[in-house]
Amino acid sequence: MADEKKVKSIDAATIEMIEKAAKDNVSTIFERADKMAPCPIGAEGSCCSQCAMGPCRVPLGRGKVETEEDKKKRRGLCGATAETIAARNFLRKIAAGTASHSDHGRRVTQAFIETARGHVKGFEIKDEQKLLALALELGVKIGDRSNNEIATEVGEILLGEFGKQEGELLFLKRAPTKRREIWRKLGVAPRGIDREVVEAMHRTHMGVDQEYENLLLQGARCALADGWGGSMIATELQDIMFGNPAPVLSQINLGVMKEDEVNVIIHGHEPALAEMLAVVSHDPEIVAYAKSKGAKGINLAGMCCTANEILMRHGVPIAGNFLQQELAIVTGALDAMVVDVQCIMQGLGEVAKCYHTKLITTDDRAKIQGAVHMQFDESNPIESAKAIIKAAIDNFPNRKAGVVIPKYKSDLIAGFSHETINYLLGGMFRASYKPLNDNIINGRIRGVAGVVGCNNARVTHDDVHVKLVKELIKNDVLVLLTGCAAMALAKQGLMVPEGAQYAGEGLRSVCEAVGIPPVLHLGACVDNCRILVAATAMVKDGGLGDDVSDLPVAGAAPEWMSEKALAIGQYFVSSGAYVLFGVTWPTTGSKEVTDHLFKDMEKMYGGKWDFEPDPIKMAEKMIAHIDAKRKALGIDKARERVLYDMEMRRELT
Ligand code: XCC
Repeated sequence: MADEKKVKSIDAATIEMIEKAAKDNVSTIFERADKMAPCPIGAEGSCCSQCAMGPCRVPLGRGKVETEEDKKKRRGLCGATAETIAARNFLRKIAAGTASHSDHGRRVTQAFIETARGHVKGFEIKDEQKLLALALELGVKIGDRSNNEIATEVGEILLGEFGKQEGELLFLKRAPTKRREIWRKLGVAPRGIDREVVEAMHRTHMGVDQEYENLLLQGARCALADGWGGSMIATELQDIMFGNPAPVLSQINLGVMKEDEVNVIIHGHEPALAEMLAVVSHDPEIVAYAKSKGAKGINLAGMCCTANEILMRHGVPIAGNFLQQELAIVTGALDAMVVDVQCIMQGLGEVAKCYHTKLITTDDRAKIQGAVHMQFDESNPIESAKAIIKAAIDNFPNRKAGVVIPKYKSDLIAGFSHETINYLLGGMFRASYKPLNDNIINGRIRGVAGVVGCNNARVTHDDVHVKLVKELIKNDVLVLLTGCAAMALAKQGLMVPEGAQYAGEGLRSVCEAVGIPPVLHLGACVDNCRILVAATAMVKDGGLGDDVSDLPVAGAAPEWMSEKALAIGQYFVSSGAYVLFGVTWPTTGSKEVTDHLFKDMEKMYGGKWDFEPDPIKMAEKMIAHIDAKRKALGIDKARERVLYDMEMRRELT
């Protein structure tokens, strides 16, 4: 798969910095990807390293059709079949992804409770309306209690979801009735978040669960504990504590860095530290300190999903997505790369050594050899954040010669929470998904796609995202984006209302009437649960069936690489969605397991997995699925009849 001639990126800033890295003799992921091909046995899910008698390798080999004789030979030392091995590997990845989102959710919940108890100076309960709505939903008494009292109880109830042993996760009640019945019938309604992760690890231990269908049922249950559990708790409480996102204008790409200011990038996933950095970087004392060191001010930017969090709530610019993290250092202008958890490449340490950049770890769960560790103290966030920014300022005078900041940057509008979409499409006083549903029914909008996930160094950076999404909007499919996928589209200028020029006539008319881009940024990867909530609201507002699986919607992660992406994909499939992944598929070593995921799951959940690396074919498959759902709903004819005269356009406004 490693192809020497592969174009590395479609992003000009990225290409400029890859070339600078080569000139500076600095190794980056792009170069390492050329030198090391992925292991073909691991890539197809045919390597079992669960015990010390192995690793056992049972490869099928690409494009090979297996005979019964071959099949008998494909066993590990313990007799584990290729199916068991592929399914175990798949389940373990889902468990790791679920654990990552959910451990994030747990930290947020703990900080939320401490804030509500008044133990934290710096954080507060910002969104009263969302707090009260959640309290009502959870049966927490409101009466004349203070927001802090209510929030404490809400936080304690949700913290209990992680260690719960019996029953069902509380947020499952949000799903359509039909969906909950499916989960119960299949026995995949998650009980407690931690319990499902632990059980997944137990079942995949040597000599436990050895039936691939059963292993994949636990995959569904574990993933649902992520989407309707850990991730959803994180998003809800972050919104209440830091503010519900609303549309905000900002900029993206390495060009947001500044030559004459202290450049600080916050990279990772959790918003608590990032929130505080955003606040203290404007503190007059800190700004004066920066000036005393010869800088004009402090320029804070984000990277990966932490970037999405502070972009949506503070308009803080984004320096780049996953594959750009080392390149931000290569500019020679980055004074501190501050990291928390997840998607932080260890390669940053080596790159930082070649320039003056200080790599600062801030979370005791994620230290990096050679980095400076400055623990972020959530009980004293202001002082912690100030100390980190001061360390960056102190490093400003150490910049070396040869700084090059690419001039590329694009405007973007982000901050489309589930509530915002509701208001924008439904109006302030009648917030509802009904107008969206109506536009789907009348065919102006053909359907809705969620395009999410990472960058992957095995494909041209950002290329698959952009080609796929352009094809979708050209065909009147409204696209909701999160994570690094959102950043890819923003860099190409699609995340502003002018992006509607790439949309088909129907979608364009709706975007122009409402004043929204044809691709909406919904936030970080934990915020994919906003798409679950939006899909459920579409079902509840009527006209599009009675379950998520009836909706003309589809999802994709065209450049995925992380285990979290698999957890997300599986919770969407188990919630009734059609989900397509690009790049590579991790169970191709077993036809049975792959067929189960790609075919049988549709009969079980109404949603299914699929794999397609080519972005145009991927779009075709998603559109075909959307059209099939339209047909089943009896609204395919409406689309054919649509003609856009002036009167219809006026109707939209
Ligand atoms: Fe990581 Fe979330 Fe993937 Fe980007 S999209 S590479 S998981 S930062 Ni979440």
